[in-house]
Amino acid sequence: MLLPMLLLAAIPPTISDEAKVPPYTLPDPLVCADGRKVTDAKMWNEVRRPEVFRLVEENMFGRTPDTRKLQAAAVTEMREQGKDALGGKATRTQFKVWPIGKKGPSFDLLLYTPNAAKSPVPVFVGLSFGGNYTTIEDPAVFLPSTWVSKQWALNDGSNRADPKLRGGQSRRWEIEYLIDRGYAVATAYYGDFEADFPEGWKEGFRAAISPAGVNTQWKDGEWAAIGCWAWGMSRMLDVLETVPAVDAQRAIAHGHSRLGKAGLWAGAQDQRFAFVISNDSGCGGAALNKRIFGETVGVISGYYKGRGFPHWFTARFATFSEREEFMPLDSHYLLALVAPRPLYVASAKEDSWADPVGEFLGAVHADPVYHVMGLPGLGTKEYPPLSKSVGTTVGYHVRPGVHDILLEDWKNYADFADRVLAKK
Ligand code: GTR
Repeated sequence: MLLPMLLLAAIPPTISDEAKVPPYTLPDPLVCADGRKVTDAKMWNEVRRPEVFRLVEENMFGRTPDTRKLQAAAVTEMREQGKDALGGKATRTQFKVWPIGKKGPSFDLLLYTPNAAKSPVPVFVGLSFGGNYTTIEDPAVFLPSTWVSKQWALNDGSNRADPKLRGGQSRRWEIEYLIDRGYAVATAYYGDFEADFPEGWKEGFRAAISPAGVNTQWKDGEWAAIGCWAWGMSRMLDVLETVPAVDAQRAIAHGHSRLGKAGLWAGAQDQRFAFVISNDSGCGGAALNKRIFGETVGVISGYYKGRGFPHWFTARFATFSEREEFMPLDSHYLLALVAPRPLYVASAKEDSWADPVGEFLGAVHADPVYHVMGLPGLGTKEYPPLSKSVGTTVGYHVRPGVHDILLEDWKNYADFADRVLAKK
């Protein structure tokens, strides 16, 4: 008997054994469309960077619309402030922001700044999976009123945030640690920008910004959910630029997993971010796509029915499923867009789905772009031992354990930031 399953496109087995990785070749980020080789920073910035940018845009995340006109209507209101947060160490400020005016959607921005600081401090800027109230055990933090995924929702099928899950992701945020290290921490909920499911765009900023109804991931070149989340990070930074306790010229874009993909794209597009961190961003983030290991373009992009996240990427990305060799770029192009600004890529040893070695190789192959600009970059091709942070302008470490963001990661990020964002 023919099982119905057999009629669906079969998903090739996941490769998690280094010896089984098929051979692949990578395009050279320093070779221009006309064949010339980039020789210096000027040529990278003026000729090649715009080409690389367009390749990432067209083939992965789509084009972010120019919203500057809409943003003229932006409204930011301070909803709450507590000067004695974290036992008196920090000031908590909560803003409600309507980045395209009050007719559009809003997001909640949560900010902690260290009370001990004598001058404006650098700020970590990142999105969360569960809402601001999940990032810290602080009863004053508001719950999101937008869609939340099942993991964070009341058990009534409503997709509304469950108040019992306050602080549920605090282990991943280490806000007190960062405050002690002299950093500010700003976060917003990714679902305030767009709910994370294929139809989620309808309620979020994508529909509000493109009211013609131009859907979405199916149209070649249009932005998708990752693009919308990345746009949201820039809107967070707009607000942070107005906060005196924060030095927005030392803003750090970061994110874990799918939000690491969004963080990289935010950092690539918005050069106000002074430092960009990818934590376990995997496929569609720091990991090479042409290296078949763990999650693949086909699996993530929804090429196999019922699997993956078709709404994350622009339509063309899925067309490289099982034909990655035709991709005119790879993750090193995305990473190189951060140059000359510092970049940090981190992996977890047991996170084979995100391909730790592929994430490292993404950074290795972005390195020539740093070098052509006269910067030391990562400076090694050798995979480092566990828990050793390597690199100068580009950092990398792999820590023990699974897909997550833990104190060891934050410690490396703060150490690296201390160095690369130090005031001269
Ligand atoms: C997985 C997805 C990964 C990663 C992860 C996450 O299901 O396959 O690419 O983004 O979700 O965001 O936690």
